[in-house]
Amino acid sequence: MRRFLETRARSQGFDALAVTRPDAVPDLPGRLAAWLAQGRHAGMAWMGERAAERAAPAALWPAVRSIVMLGVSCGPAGDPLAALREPARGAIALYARRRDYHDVIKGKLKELGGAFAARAGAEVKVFVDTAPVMEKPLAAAAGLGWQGKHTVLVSRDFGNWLLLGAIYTSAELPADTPAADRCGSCRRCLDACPTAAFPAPYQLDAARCLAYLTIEHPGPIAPEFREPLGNRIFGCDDCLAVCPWNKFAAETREARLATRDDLAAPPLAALARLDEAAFRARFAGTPVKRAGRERFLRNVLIAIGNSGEPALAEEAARLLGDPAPLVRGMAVWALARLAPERLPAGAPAGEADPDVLAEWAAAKSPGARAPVPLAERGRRPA
Ligand code: B12
Ligand code: SF4
Ligand code: SF4
Repeated sequence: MRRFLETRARSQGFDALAVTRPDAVPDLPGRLAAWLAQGRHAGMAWMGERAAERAAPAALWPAVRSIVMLGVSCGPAGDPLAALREPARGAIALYARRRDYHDVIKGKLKELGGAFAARAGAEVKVFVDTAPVMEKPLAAAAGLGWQGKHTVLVSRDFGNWLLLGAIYTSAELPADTPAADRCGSCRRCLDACPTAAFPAPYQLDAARCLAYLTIEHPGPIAPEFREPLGNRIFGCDDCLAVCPWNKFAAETREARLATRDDLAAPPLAALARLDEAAFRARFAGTPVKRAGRERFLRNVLIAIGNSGEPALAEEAARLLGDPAPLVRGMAVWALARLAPERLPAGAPAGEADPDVLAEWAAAKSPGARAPVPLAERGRRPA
């Protein structure tokens, strides 16, 4: 059965497969509870909602006997951080410059799981990302790699660019051996983080992570993170890109996950002009679409404010009148930063949104252009 799984998985475009037991990481409930208790999940309340099932596979599905962890390698063709050197363009995380991996990997898992279930006469359930499953520690227990100091799974064969999926099955399969931690004295990922989001090695405070702030966080982004955000308009790859184990990374073999050239470094001016329909059309089928236009334009405006490109002031000025308060508020910030002389004397008479009014007040205050220092490492933002 194991050979069947391996052969089939490989022919379906999976690059890595290993098996573990549902009880392989007995301290998982404690680790998740500690993370939640420290508020490291920020606004992701859903991380705490089904914590018991998330931390213990048998609580999610009592029939589970074995867990097959799978990885699809989605490494970069060139420098994944190249867009950061082009301030008039936006940087989109590598995983999002393509079709949504949730859809593609889920389809592959269903196919593989179905074939396995028929052959083994066993039951299966398949998961990718959104279910209450802790994919990284399970993958580490199975030996696909180890959780690096940036907390992402690192593989000796594929670096940290594997995207993960899981098949829970009622079949008994021989378990693999966990991989050893090979971070050693390296701390490149910790030092690369623009927002000091690691309170300690192996621990991430999502409240400070640009992947959280630009994708999951619904409201305005706190001032201290706006400048460090730079032009990262969706997700962040900084800690992943610097890992030395990426020398073995490979691009995906899966045609449906090929990266889109137009998402490598799209011009901010064009993104700032997307209305709802154009946003949906441009990002159809990609992870970006799930964040929605308002959050995305919020990020684009912060990047415009950071760009130092006077030509982009026009875009910020136009968005002062956007229907979405989140967009209007960030337009105030961006214009105040880029071309304060173009900012009207005060908020328009009809403006009633408290967040937008707060941006106007901040932009017109005497110290408006002074940089907001990043709070000390480990301190949670207000
Ligand atoms: C919530 C979430 C996020 C949150 C929180 C991230 C986090 N580190 O938890 C946010 C939005 C910030 C995020 C960001 C990203 N994510 Co995400 N995310 C998830 C999700 C849904 C759950 C992760 C989770 O359970 N977190 C909870 C905490 C408790 O878990 P933990 O990180 O494992 O914490 C452990 C350590 O603290 C450890 N620990 C504590 N002390 C010590 C000490 C030692 C010595 C050791 C070894 C461990 C240790 O114990 C904890 C439990 O194991 C998973 C999918 C899934 N269902 O698993 C994807 C997932 C982790 N994300 C993924 C990706 C790709 C990303 C991004 C790279 C996207 C991007 N480019 O913008 C970034 C990476 C940021 C980073 N450095 O982590 C991939 C990672 C693939 C891989 N190779 O590991 C996953 C697995 C999705 C997938 N199906 O592929 N993500
Ligand atoms: S994804 Fe970016 S912001 Fe988040 S921990 Fe890594 S380097 Fe820091
Ligand atoms: S950059 Fe260094 S410390 Fe960070 S995960 Fe990679 S090997 Fe480990």
